[in-house]
Amino acid sequence: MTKAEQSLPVAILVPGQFNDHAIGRIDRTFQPVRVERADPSLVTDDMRRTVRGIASFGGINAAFIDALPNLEIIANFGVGYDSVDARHAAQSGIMVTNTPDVLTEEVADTAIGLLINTIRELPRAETWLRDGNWVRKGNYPLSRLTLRGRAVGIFGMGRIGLAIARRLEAFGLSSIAYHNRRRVEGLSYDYHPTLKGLASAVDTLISVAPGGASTEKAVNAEILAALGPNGVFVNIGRGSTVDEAALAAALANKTIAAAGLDVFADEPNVPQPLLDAPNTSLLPHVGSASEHTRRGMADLCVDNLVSWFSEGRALTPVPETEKVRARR
Ligand code: NAP
Ligand code: 8YV
Repeated sequence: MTKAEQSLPVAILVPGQFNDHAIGRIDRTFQPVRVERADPSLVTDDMRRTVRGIASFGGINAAFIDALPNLEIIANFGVGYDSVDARHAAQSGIMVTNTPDVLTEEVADTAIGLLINTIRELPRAETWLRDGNWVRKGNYPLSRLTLRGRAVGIFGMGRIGLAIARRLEAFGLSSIAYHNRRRVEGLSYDYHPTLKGLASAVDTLISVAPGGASTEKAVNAEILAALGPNGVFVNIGRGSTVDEAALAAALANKTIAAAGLDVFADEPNVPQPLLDAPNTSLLPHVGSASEHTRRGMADLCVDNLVSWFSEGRALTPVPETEKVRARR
């Protein structure tokens, strides 16, 4: 719920582009400070003295945190906060918040759309129609792949992973398994303690795992080989979790059948081999990108700042900073 607008005499730094609704609320509630990007060399003496909070799309490193001695909270716009150095923030007594739950259903919807686009080639079929090929050449060729009878593995069975699994059940796909570091208590889907074990057991791997050191290039040549020639890989989590060169090779030499990707290692740059491959379906990181859901994320991002500076508590702290307390 959005808190009633109130005026708080606190400087909030907003680096780079930001969500319009969040900017509007920050402008009305706080003393906004804009900077081109989160670069320590752009921090002025005034910012050093006054800034107590950051609202950001991400990309807050240790050096930027250290450049702001009065910083108390970083409100990340997004549930994934791999581009914020939350461990360093925790060590410095700084709260980090993210935007869980409000985007879960939207991202799960996008994942299912991407999965079907990849398997049934719907974007290519639409291009066929728009290019006049239906009239000139006849029907679009039958899709080689089908969703029917697929065994799905979810890498990252958290909030969004579970929402994807529930949708797949409604699609009549009952063979669902997952890999996390820990088994989810009370969840009946098959648990695989290793990603390779999961990939070997399924023909459809959906990654919705967070970015960061523990998942860096986890989906590599070995995992793709385990998925096999009927394999479909969908990534709605983070591009950094994939060895993109290995993925491009696996698509080119038919180690796997197809891939659907919403996220990339170096956004907005997409590797040319993935763009050129006939068996990829690609989206520009639009998992949560509806006006409705981005507004919910913006409200939660700003509500965290309001709650921190008016009540001394964060609404949705990330695990690393759960123990950080307000300084008064
Ligand atoms: P979540 O509830 O925290 O779920 C993450 C899951 O990943 C947890 O079940 C966790 O289980 C597992 N995990 C974490 N590290 C792992 C590792 N090293 N190995 C194996 N499993 C690991 O988060 P969520 O709300 O579902 O969001 C998940 C991610 O989706 C976000 O972090 C973000 O990167 C991505 N996302 C993308 C979009 C988009 O637009 N494409 C939108 C929103 C979110 P364990 O801790 O037991 O390992
Ligand atoms: C947003 C996301 O695109 O929440 C996340 O982790 O990846 C997406 O919802 C992103 O956070 C916008 O900055």
